[in-house]
Amino acid sequence: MDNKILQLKEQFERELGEIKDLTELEGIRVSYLGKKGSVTGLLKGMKELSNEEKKSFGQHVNELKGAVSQKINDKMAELKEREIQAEIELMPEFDLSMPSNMTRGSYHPITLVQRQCEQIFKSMGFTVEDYSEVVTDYECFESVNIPKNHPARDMQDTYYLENGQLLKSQTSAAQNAILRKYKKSLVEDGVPIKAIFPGRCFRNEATDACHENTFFQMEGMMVDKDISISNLIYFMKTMLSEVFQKDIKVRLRPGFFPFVEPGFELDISCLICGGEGCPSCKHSGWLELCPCGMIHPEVLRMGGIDPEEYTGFAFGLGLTRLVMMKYGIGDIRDLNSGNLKSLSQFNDDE
Ligand code: FA5
Repeated sequence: MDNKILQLKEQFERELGEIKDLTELEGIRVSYLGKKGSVTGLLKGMKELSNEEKKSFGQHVNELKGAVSQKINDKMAELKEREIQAEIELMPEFDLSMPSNMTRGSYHPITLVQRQCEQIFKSMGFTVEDYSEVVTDYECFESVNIPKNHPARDMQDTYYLENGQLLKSQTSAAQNAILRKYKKSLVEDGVPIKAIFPGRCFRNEATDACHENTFFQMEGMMVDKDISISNLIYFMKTMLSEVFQKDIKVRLRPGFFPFVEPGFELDISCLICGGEGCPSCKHSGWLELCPCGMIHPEVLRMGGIDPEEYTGFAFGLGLTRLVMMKYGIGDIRDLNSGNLKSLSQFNDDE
């Protein structure tokens, strides 16, 4: 019987030596170690053997089984390595000194102007805050003095989510959180609150040349003792002259927002038509750009700040409209178009 084992071992080694790929190897594995394989088959002839012989024969078959299985594994590793080497040889050679032909990405014009505004305000001591795009009714409305059923809610056609939250319709949604974040340093250390918070806003509006349902605003707030409208006007003027680097015509007129008192509309003379009237300014020659005002006492109170002691201003810059005016883009919808060719032309070499 041991002779049979020896013969099978030699036969296996011969066949293994001729194997060329993993498929053939699998074939040989099945033919020796499978249920109906030759090694398993050896055990069938054991019936005629004495108990003593069975024991030693069984042991030898098991040793053969172990050796065959080990050699198959070794062969598998060798074939896999060979396949990888063959693949590497087929790969084209890389010339690391060759110049890349990939085109460079570019910043969206909104990003460029947002960064510019952030820089301007940072240089005047403002912090830049980030805020969520999904907010609660309390954040977006109640905490800025727009209680449930207040008619001002109709001014912004809001997208509500199934869980009762909503897509931020105005960056004012962050006012309460920012007042709360900095009230301690204001009250205890006398550090004025000076923050801007740019963000994407969503409104279910019919779109036209100056209205999108997704657009950017940049909110700003300053709170301290004795803040007045003159502070507000100073910061608005500085921001606009820095962004445009030239004199531009603006006008301030009364405007109603429940979270400011008094409130203003800051309009910019349309730079698309030079104030003549065009679709971008709805043929009025002026574009509503940056409503603003003195923070309503109720908003300060809800932010944990005593309105008897502190005053502040807030503004809600229409960042996307500012981009239109700065770059002479006549239709706001072009900014969401994804047209890379037109969107990439505003990059200076950063
Ligand atoms: C507000 O959203 C107020 N939260 C702004 C504010 C903040 C006032 C702080 C006072 C104090 P309004 O809905 O007017 O206000 O939007 C502000 C600016 O965002 C507009 O002047 C305009 O420039 C821009 N804007 C509003 N709706 C759109 C729109 N659909 N598409 C593009 N820009 C828009």
